Amino acid sequence: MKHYFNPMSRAITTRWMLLEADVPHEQVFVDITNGDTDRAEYRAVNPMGKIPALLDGDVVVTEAAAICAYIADKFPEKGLAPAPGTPARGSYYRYLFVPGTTLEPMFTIASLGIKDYPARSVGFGDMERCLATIEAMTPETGWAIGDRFTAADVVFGGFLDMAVQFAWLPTPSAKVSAYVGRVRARPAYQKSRTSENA
Ligand SMILES: N[C@@H](CCC(=O)N[C@@H](CS)C(=O)NCC(=O)O)C(=O)O
Repeated sequence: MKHYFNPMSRAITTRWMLLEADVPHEQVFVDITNGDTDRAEYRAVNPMGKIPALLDGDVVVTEAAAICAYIADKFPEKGLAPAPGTPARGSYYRYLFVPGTTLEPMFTIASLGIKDYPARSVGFGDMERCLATIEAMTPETGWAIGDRFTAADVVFGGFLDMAVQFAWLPTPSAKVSAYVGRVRARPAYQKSRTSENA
């Protein structure tokens, strides 16, 4: 597997997922500051010109959450996803999708200072609803879908970790802070943040 990566990017999340699953992979460094993502060779992998991307044989997977879900499903023996068709899978999907489709667009709009937009038409609604969603979905104890850590925590927990780090969430609740603390204590998370990844 080839993992297109830069340590100063969202690829840090997929690197963490690969380490959680303990999957051997080749790290392909992509310099996002010098136009690597504009080159035809890379656009053939991801027409969006974004990292991360994963190449597994002929299979290309892009979008950080999709890569995390793909790895969890490809290696079921690692126990990083509930089985398809089980009730837990519904909740699991929610945690995988809500950061990228709803929360991140809201925080991006807010950081750009954009306030005048049709909140009832756009998929991310408004900040009040996004903050309420974060609060409601953050687990009091353990992990997103229960006692077992899954890819849902890499995606949702990784998003909250970033939101706290970049002060998108300037005053996280005690519950959110505690969950982010549990996420940051994961050995694979810590390994994904070491200089070995540079
Ligand atoms: N929706 C994408 C976003 C990926 C993304 O925005 N990547 C940034 C780095 S964090 C990037 O590749 N930027 C380089 C560019 O746009 O040329 C995902 O979740 O993977």
